[in-house]
Amino acid sequence: SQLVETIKSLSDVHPKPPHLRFQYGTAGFRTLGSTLDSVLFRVGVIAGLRSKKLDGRTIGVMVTASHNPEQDNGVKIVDPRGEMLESSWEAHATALSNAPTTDDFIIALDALIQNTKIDISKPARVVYARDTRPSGVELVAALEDGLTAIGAEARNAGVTTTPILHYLVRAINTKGTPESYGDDSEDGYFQKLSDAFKNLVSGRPPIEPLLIDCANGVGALAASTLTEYLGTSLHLILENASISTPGALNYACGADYVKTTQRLPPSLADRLKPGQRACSLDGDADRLMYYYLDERGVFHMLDGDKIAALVAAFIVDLVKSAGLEHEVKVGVVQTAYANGASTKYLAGRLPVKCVATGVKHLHHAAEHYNIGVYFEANGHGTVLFSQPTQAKLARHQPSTPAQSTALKHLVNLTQLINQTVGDALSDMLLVEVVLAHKSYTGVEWDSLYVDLPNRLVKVVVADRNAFRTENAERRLVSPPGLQSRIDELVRRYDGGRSFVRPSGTEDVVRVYAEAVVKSQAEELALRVAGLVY
Ligand code: 16G
Ligand code: ZN
Repeated sequence: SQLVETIKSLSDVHPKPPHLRFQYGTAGFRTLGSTLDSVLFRVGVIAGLRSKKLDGRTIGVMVTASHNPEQDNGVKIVDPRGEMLESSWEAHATALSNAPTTDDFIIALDALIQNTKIDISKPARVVYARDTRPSGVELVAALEDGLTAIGAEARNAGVTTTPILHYLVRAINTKGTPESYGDDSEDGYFQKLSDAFKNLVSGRPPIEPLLIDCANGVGALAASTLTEYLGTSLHLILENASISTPGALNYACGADYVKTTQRLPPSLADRLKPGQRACSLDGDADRLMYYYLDERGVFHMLDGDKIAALVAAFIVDLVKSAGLEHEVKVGVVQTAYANGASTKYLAGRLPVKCVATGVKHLHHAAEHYNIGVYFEANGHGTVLFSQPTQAKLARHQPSTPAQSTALKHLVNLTQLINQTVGDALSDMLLVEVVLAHKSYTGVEWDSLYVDLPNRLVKVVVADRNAFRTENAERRLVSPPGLQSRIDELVRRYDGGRSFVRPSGTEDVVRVYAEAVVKSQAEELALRVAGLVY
């Protein structure tokens, strides 16, 4: 047919490199940007098919490699509600990306269309964006060829953050419905967030300026637009905003640098005053890390776990003040990487669930609560308000002025928070709201609980697929016998905890350990790594 001919001729322009194997992993396809041309073309075709499968609802495609080095790139597909691609399609994407030739690709496409019963005559609609990586320009051109090939109606959202792309997808698909998520434009996004923020901080003392490390990435563009919308309600001082300096992206800065090194980005050393708050975004602005220097200049990190503790406690209090504690249940979702002290703090206050690493697992688990707070220790997270809960907040009749105020705050939070996915800028505004309401500085926030010393190491192994886990990745089921040897080691350390899991994004195995004393956490991590190696 005509369609097959068009796909064939365009596919020939984007041949698959013969010796590479691609995988749609935890964060989509992600590898060296220079190898991804065929993948982007094929993702364009797949996104179009996904849209046809879902009756022409708009699908999102984001071209980014997040916190990874500048020469890396990647791509992920976003489902109509602004959520991660359904997992059965991850396997389809992997299979199609690895078809050796154009003919194989056509055969695989045909199989997908038959097996998943796609009505090819349906419309296809796709919205796409990229981060600031130089390789993004050509990769987007390849994606556009794929969208042309499948005949998709395509909308280019330009250079923007991952969470803004997720917002757009949801806004487009809910336009004109009772569940409308906001105007389907960047303007709509900034307006929604800044209006909610201003409502939440109105009548409170001015907030101290906040330093924001933009990782020399796309977050710098979004943060700079956000400052215009915020006006005098919050003064952001942009740092590491050099988006066109080659090699600068994520280099010695950004949320991942801060979390993994547990250090201040060197570029902020003479910018941050003792006591002043600062935060770091990652390369696509979906992760957030806060920190401050104390009076002695010692660095204190406020990671995703600290954000979860701050935010969850605040929401629980608001629900109670609104008189809704019997009707609206708040819960928290974490992964095994959550610091043991944070889990202890939270579990004393509300239900806490542990799930496997990766945003989609956290997101799905959080959907089971009326209000679900989820954060990974690495700073990725958000809060989900179920549809019935949002309806309840809208119609609840408060019986006192205090209840009315708390209810208004909760409603504004549903607008402030990007509920599609973790969003560093939205989360940053959320943290600022809670700090303002509690009159907390970094010091008070930090003292909610004291982090247990911990250490994360990666181990290169012959075959990471030999490592299989259970119980939310907290225990190994294979290689046989290894878990009991880990258990035996852990028992010898005061407050010891350790687990081993294969990475979903790199060809390594990760080892995490914590203990009451720093040197013991280090030693435990290295000894467990020794068992793995
Ligand atoms: C990706 C995930 C993140 C997870 C990390 C784990 C998304 C959007 N991001 O960055 O949630 O923490 O992978 O990586 O899903 P690892 O499997 O290599 O440890
Ligand atoms: Zn990211």
